[in-house]
Amino acid sequence: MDSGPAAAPAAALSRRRLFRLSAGAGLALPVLATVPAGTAHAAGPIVKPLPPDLLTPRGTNAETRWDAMRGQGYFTPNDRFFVRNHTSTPRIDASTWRLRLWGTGLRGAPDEARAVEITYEQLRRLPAVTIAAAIECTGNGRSLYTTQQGQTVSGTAWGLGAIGVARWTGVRLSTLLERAGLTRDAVDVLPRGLDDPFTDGGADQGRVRRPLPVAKALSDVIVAYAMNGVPLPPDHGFPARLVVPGWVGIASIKWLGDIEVSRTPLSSPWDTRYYRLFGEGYPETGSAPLTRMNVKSAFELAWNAELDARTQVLHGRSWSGNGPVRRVSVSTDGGRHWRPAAVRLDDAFHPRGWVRWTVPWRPPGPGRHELLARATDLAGTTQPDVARHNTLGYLFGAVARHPVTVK
Ligand SMILES: Nc1nc2c(c(=O)[nH]1)N[C@H]1C(S)=C(S)[C@@H](COP(=O)(O)O)O[C@H]1N2
Ligand SMILES: [Mo]
Repeated sequence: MDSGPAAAPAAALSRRRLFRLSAGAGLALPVLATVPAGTAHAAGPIVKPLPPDLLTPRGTNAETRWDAMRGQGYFTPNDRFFVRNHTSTPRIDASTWRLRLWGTGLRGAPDEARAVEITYEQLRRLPAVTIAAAIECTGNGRSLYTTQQGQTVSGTAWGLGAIGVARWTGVRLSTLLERAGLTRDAVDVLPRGLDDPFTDGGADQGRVRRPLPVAKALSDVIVAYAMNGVPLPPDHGFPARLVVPGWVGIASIKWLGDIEVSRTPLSSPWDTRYYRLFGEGYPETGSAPLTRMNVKSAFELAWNAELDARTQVLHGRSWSGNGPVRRVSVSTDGGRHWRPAAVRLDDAFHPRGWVRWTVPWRPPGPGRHELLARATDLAGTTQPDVARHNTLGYLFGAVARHPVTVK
């Protein structure tokens, strides 16, 4: 469902001039001008209301309740989209905000002092695209390592609600990079957020940032300024964020301040200390940095939901960072018998989103039951029975055993 024209050469030229102009004008503007010390924060780390029927608070984060997806359309409404904040949502003034592009991988902007600067208005005048894409936290489902597999992991104890699918509108990162003078030998880009620096066990890790290979940056990544048809809400990255389809949520940097572009590989704690697999069977320095998300499924039901004894239709969604989900099987008897779920075929038109499915169920009687859903993506990957343990609890992709009680 990508839309929007490719840039016409004439337009490219004038935008190019625009960039050059603003690059010069921006020289005097210090990088911190957009987030002055003492930036106003809401009472908590999250700005939007957290009604308990839509979102479950988890420290600086909030998790979408799966029962709040029941009866919704394809997209996750903004009011219930999960929030993952390393610190707090900053309030940024779009009129003074600039996106700054710089680095050895850009002709004419080799260092931060000579950055190419783009204003909010300029960004919104560039050729736009709208894509449907999931953003999912790498730790989605982490608590199941403990509750389902009896294993110890560290990090936010998410259920399966650290995922949302939205319509993101913005400018292709390739458009910005090319107009900013991308060199042929650039290898990495390093987008950085304007939220407060992140401290871990007393150690300052700096601002949230994570390198992205140029190949991915040029393929389907966008700099988004709208979410489901409205300007990005503060918690989701206003005025602009990256959307990196299919990849670990951390790649989709919110509150974008600058993007370094480099001819040599870049790194940050978010691709060395975090977002790798550590633990038994992994190297001391961890696995390779995580990229794509795995296959998962969820029922549109509260955990431990109470259900009527009558015949009913169970609803759920499945997704994968590796392309569309091809089929889903459901078991309502703890995994003994499986039957195919009816997958909505039109949902597969959104290859970076999820698919909705249904299955009828007549509960055999009152009491506790376990509902299971197992998806297979187009690449042929099927959710396993057991997820391989890693100490930070990433990528829990095993079939979840969803407890319900029939009255
Ligand atoms: N600047 C910045 N970007 C960020 C984060 C952050 O804390 N700061 N969190 C990341 C993580 S870990 C995830 S999962 C997604 C969550 O996006 P959302 O809060 O819009 O759901 O944003 C990513 N981008
Ligand atoms: Mo995340």
